[in-house]
Amino acid sequence: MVSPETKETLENLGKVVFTATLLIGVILYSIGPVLNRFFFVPSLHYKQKIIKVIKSNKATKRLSKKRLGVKLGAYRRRILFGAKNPSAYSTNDTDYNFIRLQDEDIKDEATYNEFFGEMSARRVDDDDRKLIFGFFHPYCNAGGGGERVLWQAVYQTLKLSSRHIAVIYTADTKDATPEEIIANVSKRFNLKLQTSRVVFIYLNNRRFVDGNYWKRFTLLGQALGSIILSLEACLALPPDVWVDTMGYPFAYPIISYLLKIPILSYTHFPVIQSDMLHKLVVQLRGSSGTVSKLKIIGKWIYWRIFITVYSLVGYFIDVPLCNGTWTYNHLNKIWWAINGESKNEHQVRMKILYPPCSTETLVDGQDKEIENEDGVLCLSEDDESSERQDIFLCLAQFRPEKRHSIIIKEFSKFIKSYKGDGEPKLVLIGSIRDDRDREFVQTLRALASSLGLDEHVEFILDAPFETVKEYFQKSSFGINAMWNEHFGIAVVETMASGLIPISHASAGPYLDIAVPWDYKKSCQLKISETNDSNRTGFFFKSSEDPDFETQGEFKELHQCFSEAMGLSNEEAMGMRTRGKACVLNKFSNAKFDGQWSEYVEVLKNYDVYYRERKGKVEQLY
Ligand SMILES: *[C@@H]1O[C@H](CO)[C@@H](O)[C@H](O)[C@H]1NC(C)=O
Ligand SMILES: *[C@@H]1O[C@H](CO)[C@@H](O)[C@H](O)[C@H]1NC(C)=O
Ligand SMILES: *[C@@H]1O[C@H](CO)[C@@H](O)[C@H](O)[C@H]1NC(C)=O
Ligand SMILES: *[C@@H]1O[C@H](CO)[C@@H](O)[C@H](O)[C@H]1NC(C)=O
Ligand SMILES: CC(=O)N[C@H]1CO[C@H](CO)[C@@H](O)[C@@H]1O
Repeated sequence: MVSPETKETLENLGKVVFTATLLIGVILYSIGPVLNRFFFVPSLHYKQKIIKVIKSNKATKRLSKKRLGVKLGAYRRRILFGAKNPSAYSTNDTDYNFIRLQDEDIKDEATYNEFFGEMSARRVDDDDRKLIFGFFHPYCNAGGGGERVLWQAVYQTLKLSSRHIAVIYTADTKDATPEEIIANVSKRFNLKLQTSRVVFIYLNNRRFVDGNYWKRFTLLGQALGSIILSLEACLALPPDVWVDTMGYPFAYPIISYLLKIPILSYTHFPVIQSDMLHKLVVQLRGSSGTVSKLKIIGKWIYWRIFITVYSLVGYFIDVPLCNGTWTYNHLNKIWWAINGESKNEHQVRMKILYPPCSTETLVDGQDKEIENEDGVLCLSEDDESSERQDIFLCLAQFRPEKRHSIIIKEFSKFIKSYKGDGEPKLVLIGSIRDDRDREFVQTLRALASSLGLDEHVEFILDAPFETVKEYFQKSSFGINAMWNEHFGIAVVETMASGLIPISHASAGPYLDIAVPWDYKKSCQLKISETNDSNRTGFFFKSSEDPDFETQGEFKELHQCFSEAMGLSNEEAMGMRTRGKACVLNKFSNAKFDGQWSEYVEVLKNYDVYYRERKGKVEQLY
């Protein structure tokens, strides 16, 4: 029984909590506009202040954080809008507390009058209004798949209008100059950016999002860290549109509240997956001992709360994108709260935007690439493949999870039963990172030898791209045996090069890449609604799969090898052609650019929507 006193105390506590929540709500609601002004509107006589700096007789004309305080970002915004060459205002680890006025903007009265004219406040419907797209990507020089998306998006955003400015929030300008980063981008991704409108804003607090910084509660720590880092970014330069291409969702509510700007979120990988909870439950059943049980329960509660908060932040996204079906399936469960009905007549829904894959450059005979009347890329059908040999090519790093051993064992089974007059050969091309990988290759070689495959298997380590390309041209089939590979860029590349893919029936290759394709209509077919006549590849399952229960409708790998060798010329040609058309339509740079442009358009509409709801003064800045 609860005593009356306890009951009364509880009731009082309830009242206090309720009132406090209400009060905080009201305060937050009413100071919102004030905060918005604080971020976007520089002080009343800001132009005079800048003129004073220009007319001073100091050698470097600069505005400092000491003088401007929290308004530094609002000033930087105006100056970027006025600048002839916004990229000159990039910051690094030594100068992020200053804005150095550039000579080309202030050299004489005529120039700086123009400078001031450009930076003036503008009405929402002014056609000359410039827009700052803020790309939040602390590791922008990492050169991986995430950066590929970032830079293609930056490239396309800038290409769409000369009034778009791309700002990259990053800590990488500490170790590389903007020029070096851009040279990297151009070399690696073959992108020619319009560099004068690419601005790097240095972030000094990146350590807080580094997993190593938080020894315990890493998830929580990184979430808090990302909020701190995003706040730093907003104070350094508040953008018009927030584009998160790295996946730091916990900052969205804060950005949305403080800046009232549209948010685009591009997710490569969910921060946490709901099936991790299930794994904990399994672990709990298997554990013994109270302490370890309690630990697991504690972890379950921690993750449960975390997932709930993660779900809620989804509500603040205006354009939710993810990089593939696997991620989509996970995030769609978590971000049920996404729903833009209150913002706009359109309902916001999670969309897939595949990363750009440069498939165009691999499709042999660029000239054969044509566009049908709907503007969809397709191929002319007279593709020549007679010079292809019976080579099964596996292009994958030499790592255990790529499961080369299954390929070799199954290939041996296939060779033993093969009766045709072809000369099937297995070629394994891959890079190795260290001695462990080298040893791994040794065990693979030994395995192949013990199976008597020396004649039939070839290993090629760390091949230059020319060699890979040569094999793309002379091989017939591409193998990917990895289980649950989220994507599989190698599968895309082999298909673009005209190889017929043989992949494990899971995740990326199965759901996204080697999907049945309607060549005439240029569209993907539902796996359930079509038969083998429209397929673009073969799929297998193996009893070595971690989740193997039954073979189901899938064959084993050696059966796929036989079936592939048994294809008639006509069938093979059909598969190659469909496969090329499929990856070209789904994963090309052109496809990404086209879709990105549509999302930029959506963001611009949201920008107008949000601005019109801001105060009379704030909406001009
Ligand atoms: C940082 O930027 C300033 C101004 O752009 C430049 O003078 C300085 O050399 C840069 N520092 C480094 C380490 O690159
Ligand atoms: C990018 O540039 C840095 C130098 O600024 C260099 O050390 C690095 O190797 C480059 N990365 C790539 C992927 O080219
Ligand atoms: C999405 O990103 C994850 C994490 O980087 C990656 O494993 C996966 O392959 C990507 N998917 C696609 C379709 O690129
Ligand atoms: C597949 O289905 C189509 C009609 O949907 C039919 O024309 C074709 O003959 C079928 N092919 C095979 C191999 O079953
Ligand atoms: C859904 C479907 O199966 N579509 C086509 C697949 O390909 C055959 C011929 O190759 C067509 O007849 C089907 O309509």
